[in-house]
Amino acid sequence: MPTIEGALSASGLQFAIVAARFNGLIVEPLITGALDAIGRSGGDAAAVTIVRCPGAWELPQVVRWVVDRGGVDAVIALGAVIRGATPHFDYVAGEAAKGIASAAANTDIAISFGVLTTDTIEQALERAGCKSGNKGFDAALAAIELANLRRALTAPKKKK
Ligand code: INI
Repeated sequence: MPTIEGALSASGLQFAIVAARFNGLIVEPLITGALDAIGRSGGDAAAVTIVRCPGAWELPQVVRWVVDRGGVDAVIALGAVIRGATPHFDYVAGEAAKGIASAAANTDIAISFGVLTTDTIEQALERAGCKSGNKGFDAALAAIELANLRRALTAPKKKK
């Protein structure tokens, strides 16, 4: 059965990490996690550009600007929206998710979603390198796999 997959190799790939400044206590470890995943997958720190924006609500627009600017194989969007501290949680989290999905649907560049949406700061910390892994690491791995999958799907077919 033919199977096409994206390799987990960051070698030769160019990345942009778009990170929200809001909830920096959570987002900074997500950035560290993403850089760790890229490095451990054979990527080069010089191949990563970090772009910062005010909050998760702005992520979709900035992701789109980064895509339009060109020169990257993958964009990793990072942020943290915490319900406990956010009366308009649903708007910020919803628009971030919808907007990043829409940016992804409209480009051939690999885009991954590393935005934590939690009820409490504790839950966010757990997913930013404490008890429950690191969402930034996971989002970077998804971006690496996706960028390679795109290459595999667009490479000319080998003659039999
Ligand atoms: N932005 C976040 O990234 N996370 C949040 O939890 C948050 N809260 O709590 O409101 C948040 N708000 C800011 C928002 O993303 C915009 O930057 C702001 O509304 C200006 O457009």
